[in-house]
Amino acid sequence: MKQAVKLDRRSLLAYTGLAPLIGAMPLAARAAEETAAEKADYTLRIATGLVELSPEHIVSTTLYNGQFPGPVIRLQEGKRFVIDVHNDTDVPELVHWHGQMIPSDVDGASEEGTPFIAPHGMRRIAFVPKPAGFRFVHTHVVAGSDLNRGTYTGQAAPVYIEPANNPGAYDREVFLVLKEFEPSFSQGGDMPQEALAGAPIAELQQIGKKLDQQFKGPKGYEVGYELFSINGKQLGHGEPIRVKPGERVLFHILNASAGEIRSLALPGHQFHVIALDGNPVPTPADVPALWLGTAERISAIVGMNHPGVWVMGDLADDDRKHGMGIVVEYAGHSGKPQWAKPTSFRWDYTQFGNAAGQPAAPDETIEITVVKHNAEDHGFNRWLVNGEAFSMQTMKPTYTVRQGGRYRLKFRNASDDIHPLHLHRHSFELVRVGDKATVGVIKDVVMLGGFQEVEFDFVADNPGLTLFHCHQQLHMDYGFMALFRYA
Ligand SMILES: [Cu+2]
Repeated sequence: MKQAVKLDRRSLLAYTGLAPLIGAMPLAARAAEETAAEKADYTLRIATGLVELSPEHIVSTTLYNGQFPGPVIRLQEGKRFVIDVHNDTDVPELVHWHGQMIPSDVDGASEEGTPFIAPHGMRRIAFVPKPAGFRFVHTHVVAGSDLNRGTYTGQAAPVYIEPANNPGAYDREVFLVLKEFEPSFSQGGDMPQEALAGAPIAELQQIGKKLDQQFKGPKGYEVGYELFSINGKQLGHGEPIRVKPGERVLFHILNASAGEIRSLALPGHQFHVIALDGNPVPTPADVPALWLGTAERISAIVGMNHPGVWVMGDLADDDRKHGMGIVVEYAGHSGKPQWAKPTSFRWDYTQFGNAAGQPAAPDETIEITVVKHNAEDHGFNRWLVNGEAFSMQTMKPTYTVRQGGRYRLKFRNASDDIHPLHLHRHSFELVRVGDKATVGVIKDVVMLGGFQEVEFDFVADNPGLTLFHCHQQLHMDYGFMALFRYA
């Protein structure tokens, strides 16, 4: 990449003779001049386009740079990045840099104060990418009852921030983006409750049961999908992943769903998990299957030591048959791709942590209980965070933190749904999942099981309004959000 001549405020001030001149310019005008003089490193276009999932299923949706998934955006940790985002649609849009510690005005959440990109408008943004690792970029608008908006569309792309050194020895890397299309509402639908380790807590079940009696009647709307894909292709379409025996392939897997929990297995192979949400784990471990909540990422090395032609696919038969899979083909092998369900296995984040370690003591513990009011909002479930559904009018609930403080969030789920909890602009460290303590697992999304508890710590080290929410589009749109404000 060409090194642009960059005159930032600090380097200009270094020439002491220029300092008074710079000081006379209004800050905003100066910032505008600096970016206008610069050439953008990247252009992102938001526009309607087609995705050919298979010859029988070509869907029309909103895309990044005309394709799904959007192109992998490679950044360098600490090297300033300038991007022009063009919104070629008729509606305001937002681009969220998921998993990065950047300022609120570029993070991409209107609740934090990021400006919208106007319809047929352009916004130039610049930030210093960090931390290194596997991140992603996606839209962050409210969809509500509109299944043509928000993360129901194809607005998602992997982002890889190049680290100083790579976390493992591997021969090549492959990005996999898991995504459903053709959503519709229904009353019903179940989450895969066999996914997560841990047991429900009786007290939380009691709270949920009481509320279900209070808000009885037809079930609130849930979203289901017709079509499933990996890298924008239904299983059996698109190119297989071609491998050679003995090869070590590093997979970077992203669940870009609007709300589904996904699983992935490759018959006869193990996934050696080395990073979660792009952050190296203290205890890399082999697992027969992966589980990813919405917006979670897993980086895992697969040793290709079981020659054949295989389906790498979702454990849910129906979803896999509708496209959630990709073929892995060894050199010199051909024929129908084979699938076999792995031995049953529950996803346990603590297996990748340091069980013997002690987390640093928090300055404050914030306990948050989440409840569901069945079908309370025009047939949609309303979600309450400590008794309040988030509102842009009141900007509540809001919690105040002090810069430098370490905060422990203790989440209690009084509903049967799995919630992928996401904190913007900060990473957090898991300290307890159910009844298991752990340290060292750094994430930005964590699945909270039905009627279960999870605790994680974050350090308030990135001042500015910070959004917290469930990454299930339907849940966040109907109340499951909160803000953190620096005192
Ligand atoms: Cu949720």
